[in-house]
Amino acid sequence: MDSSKPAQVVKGVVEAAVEKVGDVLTPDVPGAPGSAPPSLDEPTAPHGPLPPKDEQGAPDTRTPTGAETGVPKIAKGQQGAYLTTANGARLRDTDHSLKAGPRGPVLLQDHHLREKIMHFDHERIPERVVHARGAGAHGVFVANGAAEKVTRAGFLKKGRETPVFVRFSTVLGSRGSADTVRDTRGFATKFYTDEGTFDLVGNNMPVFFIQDAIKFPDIIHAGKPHPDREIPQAQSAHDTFWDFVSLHTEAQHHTIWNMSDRGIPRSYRTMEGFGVHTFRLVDDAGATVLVKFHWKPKLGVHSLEWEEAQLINGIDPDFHRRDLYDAIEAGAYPEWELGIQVFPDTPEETFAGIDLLDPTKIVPEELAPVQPIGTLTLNRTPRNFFAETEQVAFHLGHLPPGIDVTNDPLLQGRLFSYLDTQLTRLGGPNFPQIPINRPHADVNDMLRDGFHQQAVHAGVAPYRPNSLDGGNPFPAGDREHAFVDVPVTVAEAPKVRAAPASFDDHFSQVRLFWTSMSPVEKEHIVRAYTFELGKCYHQAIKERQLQCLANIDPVLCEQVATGLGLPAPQPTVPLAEVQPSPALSQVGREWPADGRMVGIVVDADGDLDDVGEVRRAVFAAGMVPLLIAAHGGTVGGLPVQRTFATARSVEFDAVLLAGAPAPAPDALPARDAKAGAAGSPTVDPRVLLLVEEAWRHAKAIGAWGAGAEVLRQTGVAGSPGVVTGGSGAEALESVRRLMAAHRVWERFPASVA
Ligand code: HDE
Repeated sequence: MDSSKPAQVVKGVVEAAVEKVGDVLTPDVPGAPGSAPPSLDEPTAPHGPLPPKDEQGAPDTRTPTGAETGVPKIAKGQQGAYLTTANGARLRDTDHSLKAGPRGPVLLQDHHLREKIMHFDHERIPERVVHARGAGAHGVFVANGAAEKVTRAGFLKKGRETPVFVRFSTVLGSRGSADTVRDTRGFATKFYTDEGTFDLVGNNMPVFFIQDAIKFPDIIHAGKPHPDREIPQAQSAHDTFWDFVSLHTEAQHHTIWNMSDRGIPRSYRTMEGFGVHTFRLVDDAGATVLVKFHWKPKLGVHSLEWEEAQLINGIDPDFHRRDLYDAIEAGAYPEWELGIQVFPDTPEETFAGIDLLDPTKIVPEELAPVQPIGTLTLNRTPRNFFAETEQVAFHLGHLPPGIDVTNDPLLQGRLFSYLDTQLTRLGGPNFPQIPINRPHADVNDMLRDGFHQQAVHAGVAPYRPNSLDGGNPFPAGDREHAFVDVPVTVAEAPKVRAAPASFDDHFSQVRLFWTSMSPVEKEHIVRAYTFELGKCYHQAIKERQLQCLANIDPVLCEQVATGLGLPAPQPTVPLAEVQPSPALSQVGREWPADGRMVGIVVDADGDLDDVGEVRRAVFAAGMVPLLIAAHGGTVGGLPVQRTFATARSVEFDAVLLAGAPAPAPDALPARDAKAGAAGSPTVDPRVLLLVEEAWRHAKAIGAWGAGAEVLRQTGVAGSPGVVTGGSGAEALESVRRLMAAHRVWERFPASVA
């Protein structure tokens, strides 16, 4: 067999597999692993590696110094039909080590064994000290040209398309921690521009805990698990975190964002992103403006409910990662608009009285609108998680001509940290040569040698000036689009360890955030503080944080104090007069529901007429239908994705009830009856739990035909966001409309005005 033509071979493998298992079981919802459906028997006819899955991307095939190779992206990390050593010698056997007789000792001579075990022993690299848990995807950024008037950056010119790689992350947890913890999310974007790489390393919150990078180890040591017992993992609900933020009150603004619904996003696709710091843009004539970067998600900003987030951490710790990759595989490509808030570059570096160098402050969008400058679309999943998502190395100093930094002291410290940390994490100084980090621009850097050098440099004179290499490389001027260090005037000043007086206001914008929230969002914030502080052991820490809350808002403080069983203190600073910023609230608008999950409960013994039709309609609406039945396999000829044993409400954005299935053989009616299921239910208790939870979490629920009986037995019929339709199509249409607002919050009266 010709192993150089894997495609034909693969086709044969797939056809054989489909023939064996029947095409009805071929996965038709995203998430199935592997390049092709597996065969029942182990394949034995040699052939080359299977091609990657359709939705998988890979880094551009560039040389270590950024040149195009012409090698198609499809080129694989492995090739040929036969098992080999790392040096390409074909091997007969990898199942037995070389021994002195079948019962004898293993021989030191076994080079294959030693190579295999040696490499395995070193497969792990240190995880990121922060943002260890993350997921990345490839995509494209298309500029709309609106930024042309303020920057010379070529990739922002109208119509330019730039390949990107984006990595989303949590901050505190280890690499294997759960996705839906309460935390800030990283939103780091690598733009491979032809003028050098631009990394926009942002978060899903526009402010940060600290105003000076020198405090970063302090806030992170406080947030990470306690050093003695190494608990709790990926949480801020513990004494050291609240100890620090209640003492170091500049952290209060970021903290309220973490306690708000922004701390538990529904999906990476439904997060805003922020560059946080103010950057400086420079145009061809050298004119400058100050800007803040914003990512606006096409699907709107949506969050989980706290109880739901906690359940997901156990039921599907990979929830956000799965959601991102499933959406891309399903063709529901996540999209964001990149926008900038533009401010005049004045010597004061303030706007509307707000210090633009203070990373604990926002500029409300009502004062400086976000102007869209292009669109980001994520359309490819990584082919290899380690090679791409784990090895990608972002750095704020990766700036193309036209974008420069400001004196924000947090930003300045980051300019050191990112390069420094990669040295340990990626094992030497040559990490820019790792495929995912290779620039898409010519590199001639005079940096040489070092661990893992990939480039074979020519010449004898990696220094300047030289004549031995003909003077190469040459400095570029304006005409060659060299990077510009904007010649900002630095005022004459004494050398001090101090911050400007404007950095002392720690509470007014926290109050601005609180007053901009709707009642249901305020209720969530109260509950989050009450939960987190309730998990602390020390009363002094709770009291100190209550004092901070008193300085933000009396209602917030009183409600949290009530939950903690402590008196509410009086403010120690005057409460700021603030103008709410409606743009900060995430409720009250309607958004597309692309890539959302719709669970459809079916009764194998009931009427299944409409189900196939509804399933198709859910797909057609850009969402993913998951059939939930008493057993796996098929029901009425349709593939079942979840059984009553494997389904849990938290996986679905909405639930449709096509039937009222009786308890399945694996149900435990005695246990559920004891737990209080109302009045001898005739429906499987797990279906009742599914509907009760979906209702508690304010999700849309729809039923038709016999499905209405489930609504009756759970007692949710008639409440807001619970709909019945004469047909499946009708029920789906009502549910789809409800999903546009994300949740049916009007189901529950908010406890905060
Ligand atoms: Fe980071 N941060 N950071 N950070 N950060 C890192 O770099 C650091 C800060 C952010 O997906 C590290 O490669 C300091 C703000 C993201 O690979 C490290 C300070 C913002 C990621 C580091 C900050 C961020 C990181 C760890 C205070 C939002 C993940 C691994 C001055 C604007 C990038 C690494 C990825 C990662 C240092 C504050 C965002 C240690 C010193 C503010 C999204 O270098």
